[in-house]
Amino acid sequence: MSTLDISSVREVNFDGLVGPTHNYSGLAVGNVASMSHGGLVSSPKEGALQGLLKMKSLMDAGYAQGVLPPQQRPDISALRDLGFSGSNSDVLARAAKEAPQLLRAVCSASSMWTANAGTITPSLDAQDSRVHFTPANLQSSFHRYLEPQTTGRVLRAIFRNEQHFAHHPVLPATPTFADEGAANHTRLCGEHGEPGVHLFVYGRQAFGGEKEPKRYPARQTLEASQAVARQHGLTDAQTVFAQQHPDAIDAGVFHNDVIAVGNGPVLLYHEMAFLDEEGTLDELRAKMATPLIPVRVPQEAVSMEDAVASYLFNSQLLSNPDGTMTLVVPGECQEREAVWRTIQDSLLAGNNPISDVIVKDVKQSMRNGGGPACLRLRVVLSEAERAALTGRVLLTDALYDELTAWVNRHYRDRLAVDDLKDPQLAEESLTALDELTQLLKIGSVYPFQLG
Ligand code: SUG
Repeated sequence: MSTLDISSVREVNFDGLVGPTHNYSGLAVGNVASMSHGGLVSSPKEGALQGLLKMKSLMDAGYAQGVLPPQQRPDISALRDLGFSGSNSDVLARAAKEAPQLLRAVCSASSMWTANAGTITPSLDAQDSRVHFTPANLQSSFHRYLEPQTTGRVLRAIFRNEQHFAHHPVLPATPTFADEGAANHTRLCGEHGEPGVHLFVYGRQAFGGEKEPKRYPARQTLEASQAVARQHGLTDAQTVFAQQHPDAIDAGVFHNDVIAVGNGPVLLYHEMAFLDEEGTLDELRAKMATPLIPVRVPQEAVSMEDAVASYLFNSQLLSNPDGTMTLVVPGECQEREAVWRTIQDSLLAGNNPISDVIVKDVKQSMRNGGGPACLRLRVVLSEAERAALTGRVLLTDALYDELTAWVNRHYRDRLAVDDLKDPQLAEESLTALDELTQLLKIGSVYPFQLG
């Protein structure tokens, strides 16, 4: 195990920039917001600016904030792989006419939800004292299956230094190893710089499972979680594998981070989060070096419907230097009385470290089922590891200003599903992304840049 100065260790939240093709296509089965908002007109510009404002306000509040670029969309080469040919305009026009659902899929800006980019193990939990990364295969849906290759290139470009960072292959993209990354992974510990226990939550077991959701797909298997843990060299003593409650998945909880969030020793969760609640908590208690602080929200306080509509549990829980924690909730939590009351009366007033709440408007993302926590990938890094990052990816005032100007220069104010076939949108998007890689100084990561 590593011998680093634990006080220099910090959690960096890497938020995904909302891409120029952000739209509402209703692509995600089992994701209530995505399914119910399909067909609405989106605002890519507003979405990207909302995301940037969230990053900026958390940076201003003293939290370490990083940024990850969006992906190349529309993914015209995916359409070519599916038999569409001719010029780019021909491919887009034919797909729009013959298979509009495929065109929508290749235009999704879903890489903004970087909680699904991959699973990360901090160096202090790894036997070789390096930070370990596995991009998630996201094989449960076609539009997200298109992400891992570029995600892997982006992660390898930024976390390039081999002395500090280790990258693993994407798991085989087949239902046995369905993997959705950090959205189903929570590291519990004392301070971030102390050793952690890794809670992997899965929705089904590929081999020999009994209970499964009936209505909506389970997007993570036990086998995938175990494989990631194995790749990262995590031992039994460092891991807990828990099944998500199938009824929660059927109520629209397609990832664990829609019903639970952990930070340090705190696990904030809804009583329907785990199939075996007591067993999960007991195993965590037995393996953690610090006492677990469970913060349980019962059904009587917040119904499943309220949990899914408000995304209370998709909040970010952030550590403050004085030992308290701040909960970053989406604006939708204020609109549901039971949720807002629970935040005030039981979370903030309760016997736990959560001491204040920040409300952020990320509505453009929320309408596709992505709250504050979906938009960020947590990477716990020491000072030396932060210094070893490649590119300009840690947010500063200057970078924020440049990214805001970049969005204002390139993004459309509105985008209807019907606009996705516009070849001009594809052109605009490539121009914007090319400029972005220069701005972030991460080199060539997109297929169009690699030739
Ligand atoms: O995979 N929505 C995403 C939302 C991901 C949220 N992430 C976390 N919970 N961590 C999904 O369901 C909708 C895209 C569309 O319909 O265009 C979408 O993919």
